Amino acid sequence: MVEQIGNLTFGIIKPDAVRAGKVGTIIQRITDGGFKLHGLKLIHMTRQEAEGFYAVHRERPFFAGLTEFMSSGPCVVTVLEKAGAVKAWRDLMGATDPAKADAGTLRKEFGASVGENAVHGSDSEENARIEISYFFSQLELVG
Ligand code: DAT
Ligand code: MG
Repeated sequence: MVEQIGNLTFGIIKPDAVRAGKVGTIIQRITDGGFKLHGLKLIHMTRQEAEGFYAVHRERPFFAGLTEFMSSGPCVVTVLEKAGAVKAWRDLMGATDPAKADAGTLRKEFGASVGENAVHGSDSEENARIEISYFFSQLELVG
């Protein structure tokens, strides 16, 4: 897996999109976008788990709202494979603020606000590796 890491990224279908019944549609968009699913599961993060995941943002004013939202319901965590996966997945997601996201992106279509923006994606190969291992054991990743 180590040699494939450049082709892997980590994604989350966030609680707002799960609540809205968009899991199936978003997974379809992911596979239509040429990504292969490497890992996939439904989880419900505790507040503490959300705080650990977003620890890099702990000094930001939106940290409390962000971790409350991310622990407010189930979400789907994914490991996605594609050439240049980190950028390709962020391109499909769109800008952090759905109002500024390009047409055709997931955040434009499914995000309600900068705080509740439907999906997460790693911002670098190094963070993808860290985020994948935060949620997935080696046994839960395929091929
Ligand atoms: P991204 O998710 O596009 O990588 P980020 O890493 O800057 O964006 O922020 C992580 C999440 O924090 C983001 O998806 C939603 C939330 N967030 C960021 N900026 C925010 C803001 N100004 N107000 C409220 N929530 C914000
Ligand atoms: Mg980020």
